[in-house]
Amino acid sequence: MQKTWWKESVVYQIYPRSFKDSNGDGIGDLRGILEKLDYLQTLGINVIWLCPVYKSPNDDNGYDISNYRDIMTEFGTLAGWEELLAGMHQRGIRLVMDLVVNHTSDEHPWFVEARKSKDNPYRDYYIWRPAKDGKEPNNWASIFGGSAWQLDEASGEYYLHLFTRKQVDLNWENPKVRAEVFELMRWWLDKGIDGFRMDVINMISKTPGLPDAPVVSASRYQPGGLHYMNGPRVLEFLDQMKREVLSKYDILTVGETPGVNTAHAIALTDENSGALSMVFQFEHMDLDSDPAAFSSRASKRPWQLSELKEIMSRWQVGLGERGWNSIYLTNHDQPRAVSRFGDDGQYRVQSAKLLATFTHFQQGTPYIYEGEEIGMTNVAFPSITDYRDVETLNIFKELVEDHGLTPETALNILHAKSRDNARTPMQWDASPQAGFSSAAEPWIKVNPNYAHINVSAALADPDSIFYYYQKLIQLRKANPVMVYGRYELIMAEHPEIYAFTRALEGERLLVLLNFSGSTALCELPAGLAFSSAEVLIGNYPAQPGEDARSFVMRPWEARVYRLG
Ligand code: ISL
Ligand code: CA
Repeated sequence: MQKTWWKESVVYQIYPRSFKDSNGDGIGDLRGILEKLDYLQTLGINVIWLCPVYKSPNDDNGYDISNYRDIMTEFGTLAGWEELLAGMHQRGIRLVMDLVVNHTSDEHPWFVEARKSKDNPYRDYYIWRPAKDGKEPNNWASIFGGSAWQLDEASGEYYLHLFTRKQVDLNWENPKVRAEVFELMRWWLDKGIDGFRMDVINMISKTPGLPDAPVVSASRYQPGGLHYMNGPRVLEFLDQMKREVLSKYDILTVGETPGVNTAHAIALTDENSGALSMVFQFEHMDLDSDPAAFSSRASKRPWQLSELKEIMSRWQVGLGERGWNSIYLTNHDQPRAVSRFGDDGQYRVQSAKLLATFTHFQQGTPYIYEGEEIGMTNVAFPSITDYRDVETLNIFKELVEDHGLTPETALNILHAKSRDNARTPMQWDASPQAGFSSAAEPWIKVNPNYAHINVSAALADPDSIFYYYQKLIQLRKANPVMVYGRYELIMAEHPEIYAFTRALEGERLLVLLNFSGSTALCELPAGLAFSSAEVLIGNYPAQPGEDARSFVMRPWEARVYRLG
């Protein structure tokens, strides 16, 4: 396996709108991030993935871009961005920018031109179709609700939008579109950035002819993923991108790829032939959803440890020495990790540390989402009017109006699943608005638990979640086995404990994680031969006199041994 800096890195994801507001308008901004770089350097991360900061009318908080070569007014200026990049590089932190090129804003000049007339030179930058039987060209549902097609009154044709109607899908079949994208990528790379996170990059190739999706529900529109995820030309388009752009730079590229299996992911990330460094797979993000629901975020069910083991192990072994995994439990679209996979009540601290142990000891590049390092939790806003996310608002409407749920039941699902769980402001201290902003009302409310969950409290407590993450990151820098070691699941059938080993050139680690709020008996398998076991890290004090092969793990206990 080749050794590269991006395999050895730990990435920290910033959602700029919610990170730090420097000028009191209630919206996080670039200067706010600059103010907090020392904090991130203390944490020890190597790379920052910055969610979109480009000009945008903010229908989807920057995932609807109207100018790829300028900065969102609320966030600052291009000069401010240059200063931020320099500030990162001075501290040895690399910058990965978000690349959103499956779609543009409907306010992007290309689309403004395209909708002027059917023979406009930009018309073919997007995907247009006439009505079929007086209705939409096909039955695809938008991922954010309703039809994936919007009628353009002027020309009488529909345009395709897999997300909101203000996020118009680009026509990647058009070589001019690809050339434009490659050019804007070079523009940023030449400014010295260190990579891209590519938004829904496996959705850029649609099935030719755009056929109807199979009917799986009574809804008017059907999930069309079959016809736009991992489509026929994705690899070809990305190979061209690699040839013309990516291969010329030493960068980290991570594709956001919902609906990929390990075979797709290997094709995308193969050491020699793949176009990308790694991808985000989503299987473990669906563990707590009803597969029949119209959106994974519109339903909830308890998740099973056996399923988590199965999924993660399949990815660990599947990509093994051929591709490369990115490891994450949350991001700006997902609930908070500790609320979803841990316990955000009594065992918040212990379970947050256990989850951190999990992500840092899997094979792959770990991603930390802002606030995860202090154990920030989901929020349960009392009213739908407190929510801001366009998807959340659409799901609420659909659940209540089309599926007949009471507003209380719909809110209850969104308390667990809303993307706004991840978007409440970063909790810096116990002052008003959690030290995020001096505004009386930030763009979204802070989580009321900021009084005790905040950075300043974490920095003052040597036993905090923050310092545990710091230690994990240091350990990963010092122990190549954490990065490159081969993964093997052990004790697969254990109902509470997730156990695995990592091995590299005669070195071996044993990772034991009690994913439950009760004690669990750990009896190591006889086949696991070792003469000594030194504790590398753990989230509880040692239990003197304990048997080395059969012992009780405490609620949410995590331990890692170096085996001799
Ligand atoms: O496709 C999905 C489920 O089948 C979604 O979970 C999808 O993966 C996700 O919404 C894609 O997210 C990315 O693109 C969106 C943007 O709203 C998200 O914030 C971004 O991460 C559209 O650009
Ligand atoms: Ca601001």
